[in-house]
Amino acid sequence: MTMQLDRAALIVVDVQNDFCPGGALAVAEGDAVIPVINRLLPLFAVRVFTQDWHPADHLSFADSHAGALPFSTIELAYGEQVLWPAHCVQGSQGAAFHADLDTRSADVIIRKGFRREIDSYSAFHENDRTTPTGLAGYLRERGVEAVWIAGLATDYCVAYSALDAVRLGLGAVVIEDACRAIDLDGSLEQALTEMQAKGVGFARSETVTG
Ligand code: VGL
Ligand code: ZN
Repeated sequence: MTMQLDRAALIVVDVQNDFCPGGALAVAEGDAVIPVINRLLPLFAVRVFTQDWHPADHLSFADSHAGALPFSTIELAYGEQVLWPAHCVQGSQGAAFHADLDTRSADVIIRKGFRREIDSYSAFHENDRTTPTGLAGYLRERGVEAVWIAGLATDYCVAYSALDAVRLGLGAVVIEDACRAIDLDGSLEQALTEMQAKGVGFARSETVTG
């Protein structure tokens, strides 16, 4: 049975070298999502990719704060921020999409996290939760009513994108086997609980691909 996906977008989140095995912020089995995503792409009317895209001195990098360790947290103007190892630096090989990902099928690529002072997990808003990426307007003009979300990482950029989608009045479904998590100090459990509470749906890719 095929799904009714003519008003649905697939959002492919951050399937970049730095989030795959061997990368600067590698997600366990991050590259395992690629064949699943490649199978899903042709089935959606609208195909959005996101690309984490940081300047080399980005404030989310531990290196940008004297003495700070990766995976510690600090307070920034908009609240708590995890400090990451430097990753997805603009123009670097780590910021490039994984070579096996079918990027030819992208309708639009949303870059995020390019302002030094603000991190951006969500495809819709930066971490201050107000600065827009422009994706909401793009999807509205394309007539999209629901987004299906795949990619990396389940507990950060995927979860933030799904929660923002619901807040914007869109349907949101996380495709579980097309995502992998960082899972820092229970962050996966926390993200799943919050997504469930806010009405994000969960499905396996076979629901779409049959
Ligand atoms: C991400 C941490 C930092 C993600 C991006 O794609 O989930 N996580 N930057
Ligand atoms: Zn990042």
